[in-house]
Amino acid sequence: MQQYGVKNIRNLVFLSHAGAGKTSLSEAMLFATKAITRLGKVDDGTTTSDYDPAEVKHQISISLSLLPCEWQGKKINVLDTPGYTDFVAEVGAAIRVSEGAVIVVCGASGVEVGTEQVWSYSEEAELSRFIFVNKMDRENADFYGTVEDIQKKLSPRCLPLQLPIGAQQDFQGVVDLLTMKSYTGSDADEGEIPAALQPQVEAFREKLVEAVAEVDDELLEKYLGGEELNAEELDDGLRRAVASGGIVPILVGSALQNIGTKNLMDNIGNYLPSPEERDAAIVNDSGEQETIEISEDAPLAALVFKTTADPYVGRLTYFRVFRGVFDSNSPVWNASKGEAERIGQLFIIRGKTQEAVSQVTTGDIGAVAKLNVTGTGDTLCHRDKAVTIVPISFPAARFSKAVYPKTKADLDKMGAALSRLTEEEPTLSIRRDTETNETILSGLGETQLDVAAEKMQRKFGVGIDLAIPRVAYRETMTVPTKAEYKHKKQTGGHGQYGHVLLELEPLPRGSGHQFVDKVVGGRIPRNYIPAVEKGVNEAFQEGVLARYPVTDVRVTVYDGSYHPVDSSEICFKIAGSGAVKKGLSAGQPVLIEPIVSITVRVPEDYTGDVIGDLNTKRAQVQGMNPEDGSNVIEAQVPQAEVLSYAIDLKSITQGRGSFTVQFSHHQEVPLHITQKIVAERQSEKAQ
Ligand SMILES: Nc1nc2c(ncn2[C@@H]2O[C@H](COP(=O)(O)OP(=O)(O)OP(=O)(O)O)[C@@H](O)[C@H]2O)c(=O)[nH]1
Ligand SMILES: [Mg+2]
Repeated sequence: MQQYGVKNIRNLVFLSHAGAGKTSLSEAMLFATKAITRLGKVDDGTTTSDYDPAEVKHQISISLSLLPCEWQGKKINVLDTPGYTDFVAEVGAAIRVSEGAVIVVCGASGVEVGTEQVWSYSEEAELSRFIFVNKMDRENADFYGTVEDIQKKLSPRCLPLQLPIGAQQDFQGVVDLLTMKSYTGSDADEGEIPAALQPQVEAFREKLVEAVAEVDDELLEKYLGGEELNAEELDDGLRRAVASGGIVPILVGSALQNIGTKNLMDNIGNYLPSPEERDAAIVNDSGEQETIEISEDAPLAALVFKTTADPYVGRLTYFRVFRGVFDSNSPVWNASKGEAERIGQLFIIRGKTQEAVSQVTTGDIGAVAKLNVTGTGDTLCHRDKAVTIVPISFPAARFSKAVYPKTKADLDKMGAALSRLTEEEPTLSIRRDTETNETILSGLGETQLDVAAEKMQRKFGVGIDLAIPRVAYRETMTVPTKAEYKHKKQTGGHGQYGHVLLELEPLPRGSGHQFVDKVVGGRIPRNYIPAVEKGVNEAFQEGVLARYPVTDVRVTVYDGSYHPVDSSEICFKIAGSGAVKKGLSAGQPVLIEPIVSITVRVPEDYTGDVIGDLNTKRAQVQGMNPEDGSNVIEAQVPQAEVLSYAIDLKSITQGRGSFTVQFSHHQEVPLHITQKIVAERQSEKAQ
């Protein structure tokens, strides 16, 4: 692939609801530009973008792919993203390195929740956009209905730049409202506008021209004065309106039939901004944000937006050059880590193929093999002119599962494989829960974790099972008691003797446990007191109710007796432990459970359903605050009830809600639930 000057590069993210046809569209573009000779299909697992075995298996995109297309002297770097919300981190990363976006909307199902979500991301990032109404060949495809839906749910700034010729099985091509020509078939054969379409064409062109005229006063004056805007004025006006976001042109086509693809690329080249037209946001020395200009002559600054473990070249780091040139012969400074990097082989990537290059120029996207210290989000730059590009922010984990190795051999390899996995996916994290003794894998949803488990097997040969994490229950007592235990055995030679009297009292939640020695007059010799404490601590590790650790209890040893020959440390340990067990049993023991504070943000319409659901989960709703169209619900809820809340909330709100949880405190478990847990623990032990 040749090198392109910054003016001729377009970085473009494909965004949509799951399954609207982003991957199919990127495949059609590669085919139309002759980058590939065979048009692959998602359903056959043969597309350039969805090459990963997991993507082939599930027939969805899972990670972002880079698909450069060369068209009419321009290089269009398409970033195809997954529509499934579990993989939204890939979307965020792709947006950060793009100037433009194509939002794909299905012409049959229209704007869906996922479309509104990606629309809002693109608004936030102030991307210049097109909407591509896809699947016009499908049964039920309805362009005009979809346009209404788009204008109502996304923005009235979205205006058709094209109209379809025919629809469903009769879909043939598009009419361009600026060139006033028709383009039919996969070759976009130019022709006259069908007479039957003329009235719609007139009406929609008028709306478009009016919106373009509003770009500046001069054009507006001319337009209002009844003068026609000429082709150049319309062209230039539309370019400015698209760049500013004032107009989002709606295009139309069918990725599967490869209709509308070439016109889409023409429009991308003509109307979407080049990298040069947008500044890059950096963090200055005082931690504030500033912008830097994009320029070919400036010292290097590149942002790392993805890291993968490639089976052939090892670690592969994807970067976007914001300014300067990335050269394989120059040293590079990692400004985020404050360390130098040795640069390995540079590549231009297309799907899974890598083309070795010596340079990646301003505005372009490339990858480098085998970096040592660099991770996703880091800035690579010139050491003397170091800058830190604002790193990519990834959503916090909201769904966790416990990880169990399938075999002993899997256990040995599990740790290393998990840490490589989390390196590739910044939204995955791993931690050890010391209380439940489980390894916990956290991410954004069930599908993400399932795919991660498959990947562990396929990529690293490690078999794992995922389970709902255990809840770290604890035990405590509710009334003070006294307990006595005498350990006495006479076995042939010298015997065993230890004898203690303890007082046990409940402490307030969060106190932990305490041990107090009040023995006077040498009733238990000093040197045996630590042994008593050891016995107490041992008994506290497994409570008498359900073998959970005991907490919030003070134990005072106040009396006992000893035997000058038969007593030993071990005897006093046994006595201490035995007395605690007796004392706890008599002290009306209870289970206590972790309570979390949960903050749920949902659109107003869902508030009732979400609160109703929380009530079935033993939650205490503590407050509700409206915040720009949403309601923020604050509640406290037992952790055990919200282990799969990501799934529940998604189904209640169709994916429109979000939440965070944080540990708050421990609280007594209601009796009927305690009985269930105790029964479960007993049957566990029996096994
Ligand atoms: N009839 C018809 N089907 C299409 C068209 N484009 C895509 N499809 C089908 O729609 C399904 C989803 O297409 P994809 O290209 O995987 O959609 P996507 O947006 O990449 O999906 P995710 O990456 O999972 O979000 C596949 O079965 C495609 O064959 C089209 O223009 N017409
Ligand atoms: Mg896809």
